[in-house]
Amino acid sequence: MGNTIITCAITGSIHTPSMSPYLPWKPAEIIRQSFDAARAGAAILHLHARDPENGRPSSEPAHFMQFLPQIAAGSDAVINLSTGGSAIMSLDDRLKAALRFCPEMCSLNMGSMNFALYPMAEKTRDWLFDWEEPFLRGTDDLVFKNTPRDIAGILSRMGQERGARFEFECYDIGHLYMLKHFVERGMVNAPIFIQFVFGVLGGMGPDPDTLDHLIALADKLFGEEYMFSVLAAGRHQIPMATRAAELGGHVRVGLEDNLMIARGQLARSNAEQVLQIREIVESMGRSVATPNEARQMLGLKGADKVAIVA
Ligand code: KMH
Ligand code: ZN
Repeated sequence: MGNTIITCAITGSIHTPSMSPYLPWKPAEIIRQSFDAARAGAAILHLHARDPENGRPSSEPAHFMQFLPQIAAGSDAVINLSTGGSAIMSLDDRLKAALRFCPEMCSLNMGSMNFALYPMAEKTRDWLFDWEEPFLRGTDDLVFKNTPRDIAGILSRMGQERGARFEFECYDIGHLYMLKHFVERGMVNAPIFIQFVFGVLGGMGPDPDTLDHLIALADKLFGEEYMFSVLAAGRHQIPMATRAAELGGHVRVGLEDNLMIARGQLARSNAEQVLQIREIVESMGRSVATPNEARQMLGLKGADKVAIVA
């Protein structure tokens, strides 16, 4: 088994500012937490933007510009930009930042699906901003659109034209078959980095037996040509990541998908979660990958070939 790649997803578009004072959404906080997460052992930083006025998920390159150049200049971590953005955004908007900044990696969601966040609106909260509650409640009638045409477009515009490689986000067994379809079309090649996503309402639940099954299936479909990582939303994040590491996989943590560090206890930073999974990985006798090791394992183009300049 090689070293374990830790991805840290810093802010995302699932949680809202009222849910945790530690969720970074102001640029300075996104920068600080990204540096700390990288120092703690994250080789890859998976990044979304937020409106600096109110924390609302944003697709505006101008908002990315308020933190991305500083992160790229101050850390050697691999920058992975989301092309999922938020399910409420159009695909054109979701792609704006990735097309402009040409990162080494970007996410690619492998199927259309429900992406239901509305149960989070049930908890009584003092909402900081008026967009938060309607945003969450509206997800009971929202499709996260990732059609084969959308996927093909991202593969060619980001992959073939800009040399990015992908974090293939697979929320369901069918998404593996979609990935295989694009391998057969010659649009995806090794090394394929699959992110198995658990715990989003609309995708697979966080069940270790399902992970075993996914690995067996991915072995059949992709043989030696793939590696996998696991992210699980909410309190299953660390248990499922631990299982992934035991099985030779990579791991993703971060406040994008989970705000807690223990039962009933908010994580005070992304770095806290990185350190927690790092200790677990190292207790198994494995080492965490440096950014350059991750680059080599994933066949990335290199930080000198991105277009992230202030
Ligand atoms: N938050 C994950 C469950 C993306 O950015 O493209 C999904 C995600 C998708 O990270
Ligand atoms: Zn994301």
